[in-house]
Parts: sequence; C-alpha cells; structure tokens
Amino acid sequence: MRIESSQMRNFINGEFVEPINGRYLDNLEPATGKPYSQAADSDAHDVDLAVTAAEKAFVDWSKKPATERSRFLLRIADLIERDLEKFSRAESIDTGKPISLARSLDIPRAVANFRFFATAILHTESEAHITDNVAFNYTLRQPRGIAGLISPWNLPLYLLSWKIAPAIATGNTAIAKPSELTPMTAYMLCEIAREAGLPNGVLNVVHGTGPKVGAAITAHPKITTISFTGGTVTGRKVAEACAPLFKKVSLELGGKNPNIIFADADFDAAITGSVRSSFANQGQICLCGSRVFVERSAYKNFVERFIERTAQLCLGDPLDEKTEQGAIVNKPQLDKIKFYVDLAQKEGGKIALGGSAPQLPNDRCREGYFFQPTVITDLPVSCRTNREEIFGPVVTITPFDNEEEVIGYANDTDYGLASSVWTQNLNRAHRVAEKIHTGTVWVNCWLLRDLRVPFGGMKQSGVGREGGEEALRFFTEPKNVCIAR
Ligand code: TXE
Repeated sequence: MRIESSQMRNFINGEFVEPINGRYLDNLEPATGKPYSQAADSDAHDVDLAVTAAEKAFVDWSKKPATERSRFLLRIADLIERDLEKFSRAESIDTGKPISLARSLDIPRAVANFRFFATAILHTESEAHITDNVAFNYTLRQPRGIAGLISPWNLPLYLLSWKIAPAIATGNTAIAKPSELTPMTAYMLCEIAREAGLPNGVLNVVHGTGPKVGAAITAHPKITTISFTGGTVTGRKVAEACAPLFKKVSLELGGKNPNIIFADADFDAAITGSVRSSFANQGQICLCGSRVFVERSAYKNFVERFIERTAQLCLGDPLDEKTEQGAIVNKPQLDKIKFYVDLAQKEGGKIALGGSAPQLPNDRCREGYFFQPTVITDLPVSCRTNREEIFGPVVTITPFDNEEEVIGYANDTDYGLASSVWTQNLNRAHRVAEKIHTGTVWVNCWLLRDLRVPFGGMKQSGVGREGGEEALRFFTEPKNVCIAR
C-alpha cells in the first residue's frame, strides 16, 4: 500500500468500508504542514456497525482456546516485524518523529506487545480457596465482551497495540479508535490482521474525531470496557461518559514527571539519560522527565554539560537518518509549546538554550512544525510552567539542597505518572522511591520497560494499571465459583 495520498477507510467485520456519511478528514504530515492522505470522518452510525460485527464475532472468539488466540497474535507480530521498515517510515511521516526512533522504539515495541500477550495468556494463574471443610472456591476469569480502545497521537502503534493485544488475547473483541492526527499505522495494522487471518469482527477500527467517534464508543451500552490513553482533560470526559453505564475504565493520562539528580550520581549516565528523557520524541511522551532537579553542589556543572549535549541534538527532516529531533505533531501543539515558553519568561525563567521555532533550510520541511530543544532555568518551583503539562521539547532545571526538599518539589504537582532518580547510594534510592508519588520510579535509568510490571499513573495521571497480569485482569471478569463440601 502506498501511504501517500491513501484514503483510510474503516476496518469493520474484516472489510475496509467507507464511512456511512462518505466524509474524510485530511491527514497532515507534521514535517511539511501539508495533507498527504485522508482518513474516514466517521460518526456514531459507523460505531454501531462495528458493534454489530464485534458482538457477532465474540460468540466464537471468546470460546477459542487460548492457544489458538495466541497463534493469531504471534502471526500479527511476525507480519509487523516483516514490514518493520514500511511501518517505521509510515509512523515517522504520520507523527513527525525521527524515522530512527520509529524503527528503534515504536514499531519493535508494538511487535513485543503482541508477542508478550500472545504468550502471557498461555501461563495465566488462577486462584482456589478452601473454606475450612465447608466449601471449595475457585476463580474464573472470563472475557467481558466488546472493548473500546482509544489511543493518542504520540506513540500511535505502540500504544494501540498495548490495548488491542491484551483485549483480544483474553477473548474479547475490540473497537479501536486511533487519534485522528495519526491514523496511518492503525490502518496498516488492519491489513496485517486480515493477512494473519484474524476472524472477522474480532478487531474493528473506526477512524474519526474524539467528539464524534470517541464519544460514541464511550456512550455505547454494548461496549462495556474502555481503555483510554490521552490528555487529562479528555480523560475526565471519558470517565464522565462511562460512569452512568458502569463501564470498566482504564485511563492513561498526562504527566509532569520529576527527574532528580543527586551529586553522587554517575554524571555521564545522568546527562545521557536526562537528555533522552527530556527530548525523546520531541518531549511528546507522557513519561518524559520535564522537571529536572539537581543537587545544588552539582547544579552548575550539570546545567553546563546538559546544555552542551542538548545543543548537539540534530533537529531536521524526520525522514533523514541523522535526525534526532523531528517535528511537533501539529500547529495547535506547536502553539501550546510557544505559549508555555513565553509564560516561563513572564514567570521569571531564563531561556538557557533554544526557545524558538526554527525554519528548516530544506524546501520539503519549510512549512513544517518544528521547535528547538529548550532548557529553562531560574523558575520558581511551583509556577505554572512547572506544574502544567507542556508535552513538547521543553524542560526546566531547578537546584535543591536536600532529599526532603526535592521530594516535596517532585510531589508538588497534580500528576503522578513516572519519575527518575540518579544516585549511587542504594539506601537513598530505596528511600526516595518510596516517597515519590508516581506509578513508576526509574533509578539510574528511564523508559526501561518490563512488560510484566504494572504501568500507570496516580492522581491526574490516570486510573487503573495496564501491563502484564494487570492488563489481562483488566480485560477479564473474575467470577467466584463456590462449591459446598
Ligand atoms: O489528546 P486527547 P491530544 C496530553 C498532552 C496533549 C494533550 C492533548 O498534554 O497536549 O494530552 O493531546 C480521543 N471521547 N497527551 O489532543 O484529546 C482523540 O480522538 C472519547 C498525553 O492527543 O486526549 C484521541 O484518539 N475520545 C497522552 C484520544 O482521545 C476522545 C498522549 C486522545 O486525544 C474524546 C497524548 C472524547 N470526548 C496527549 N476527545 C499520554 N498520556 O501519553 C478526544 N478523544
């Protein structure tokens, strides 16, 4: 399939079908600011079609042995891996991320997600409880029915596969809605699902906007489980829509993650890790460490070396192999970044590096959405720039004097998704990890993922945990069977 100028139709009941209203949305390429393809601009009627297909498919799919479901997911993983280059190029064009990042992170992780859940369902444990000599209890974990899976634009295939794989592995059928900003790899995944022979209606993808298609999914009474990843504002709307219908909901939302460097850290590792956690995917990862705190005795040295290393990042055309900083996903996001850089200066911050939207020399990207990796110092800890999610290549660096002070800084936010701590003092690592209010604490690392561990945020970073056993349990209904002796 040629991705340029393609018209992405919905994938319902194993077929690519036009949206009922016949309407399409332009799909822009962030690096050029110009449309390069179109996606269906669907609405609730298309969601109804998908529900009919998913409901019909559930009857057989939920009865299939886990070993059979596992084989379909393994086949999907193999086919994505076979087409790694095609998927990487598409993901780079669609999101603006460097093709090297799509090839090393996004697509391999999508393959890993399908493989992980394909095998995890073969080894699930169940519980039995003997009630004295009165009764024998065992727990059945059964698929819940149709799962509604709504994903964002920053890691499109990675985050969508992280929902589709456990949902269908556990015997549910799925209706997925990728972000209207980056629909391409979800569309390509449907071609893979069909080639893998996934039975019709097990996976359905309905393209379109949040207010029309996303809201129709969260409002549909037959879609009983919702897994959402996106912004906190939208997450609140999803929760409000699901509450009256008593749906089971998992929300993976925004973050404003602290990255703490103690003076005893391995400095080379801390600098390398902090540049990566600050600017990977142009800072458009909910796990990015956008608030850097450095112990005062090491602060000056860290700032100098961090700026020196950041200034070397190659900003350019996402399709250029040398590029390390690609484009911002769209103009509204670029304007949001500019707004916060201006706000930071009004709040007393100093732009130590970057701070503006460069115009790229090459003609192809002249109208694209780019922003320099930006470092801001001298801000008050609890100013808006340090509390609100910017979701771009912008970090603040602040000194601290002791453990208690920096833990207070780290927790002074409405978010609680992830954090990093750089120290070679193991006791301190355990102490600090225990006191930081985030769902994940990385020590001397960042974005090191073991799919078996729970993943998710506290406070306004979300509700529920995905990953590993948690994900399999999220998509199943536990039933207690109690047999009197
Ligand atoms: O997210 P949205 P966006 C943050 C980041 C970003 C902000 C907005 O700060 O600036 O969220 O980004 C669908 N009912 N994150 O606009 O709006 C929408 O179509 C149901 C953090 O991408 O949350 C898309 O498919 N669905 C996040 C998905 O929700 C609705 C990653 C996400 O869109 C809907 C991305 C509705 N009413 C952004 N409205 C993370 N945690 O990684 C929209 N959608």
